[in-house]
Amino acid sequence: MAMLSFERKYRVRGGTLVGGDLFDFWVGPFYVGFFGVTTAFFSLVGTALILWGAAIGPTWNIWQINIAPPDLSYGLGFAPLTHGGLWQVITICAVGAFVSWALREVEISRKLGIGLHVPAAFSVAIFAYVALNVIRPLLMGAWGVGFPYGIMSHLDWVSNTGYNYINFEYNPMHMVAVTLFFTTTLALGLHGSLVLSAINPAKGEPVKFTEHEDSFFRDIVGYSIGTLGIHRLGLFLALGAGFASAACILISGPFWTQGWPSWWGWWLHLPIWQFGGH
Ligand code: UQ1
Repeated sequence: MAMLSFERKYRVRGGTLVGGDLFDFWVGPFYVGFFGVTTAFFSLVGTALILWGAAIGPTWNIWQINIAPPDLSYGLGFAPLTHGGLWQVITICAVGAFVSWALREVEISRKLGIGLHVPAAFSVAIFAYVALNVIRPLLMGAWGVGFPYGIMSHLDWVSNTGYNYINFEYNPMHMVAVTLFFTTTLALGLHGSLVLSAINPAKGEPVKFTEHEDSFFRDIVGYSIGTLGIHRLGLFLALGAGFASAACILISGPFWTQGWPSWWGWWLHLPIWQFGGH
């Protein structure tokens, strides 16, 4: 990939978190750094283990390959490689690769002197994964509650876990998460279309900027959040969706073991209903 001429100017020394100058270099367009090396290591080992797991499994059908966590009876112990141990090591590799990638983002941000918003945002995605396959298993006392690595198998896990709580859509935090996901698409739909309407006009028409964008929203809803504000709103909505998703699965099991529909019984247990009866 060709390097744009201005990029060379930003290939500055420093900003590394560990290793000093040791890994402070680029390979082609890619910054390496200590965490580039650890990202590559964990990704390669993890991928190799997935391939090994597939090779000793019953199928090469891409939809059916499945690397399952250990049986619940193993609790939080280590399982033999062929009985969930592979899943455990692959999970370690996944967390190692994700965290390495986030720290490489931190090093690049420090180098450039920009904020840490990108690694902070990516950390929420990592948190959502860790909530499912590390924190919730720890809270419930078994790696076996984690989701399996496979296309159909992880969908089956979502379905089964949902039915374990009768109707997962009644989980109030799931409702918050879904609302934030939908609002995120609304915000990005509005933002993407608004920006293109102004700066990507038909051939021969003039490009227009912020004043026109603000005016459109003042005309239609009486308010414009502004060009910086829409990005703050977008980041808030997207990270909120990630946090609420992690929260909704973390409360399922560790803090609520019945079906989610019956959670709404809190309404019937209010003390006010005790008065006026016989
Ligand atoms: C907006 O007000 C705005 O500022 C000009 C944008 O920036 C380009 C936008 O993308 C959007 C979508 C809005 C409208 C948002 C609200 C919450 C009224």
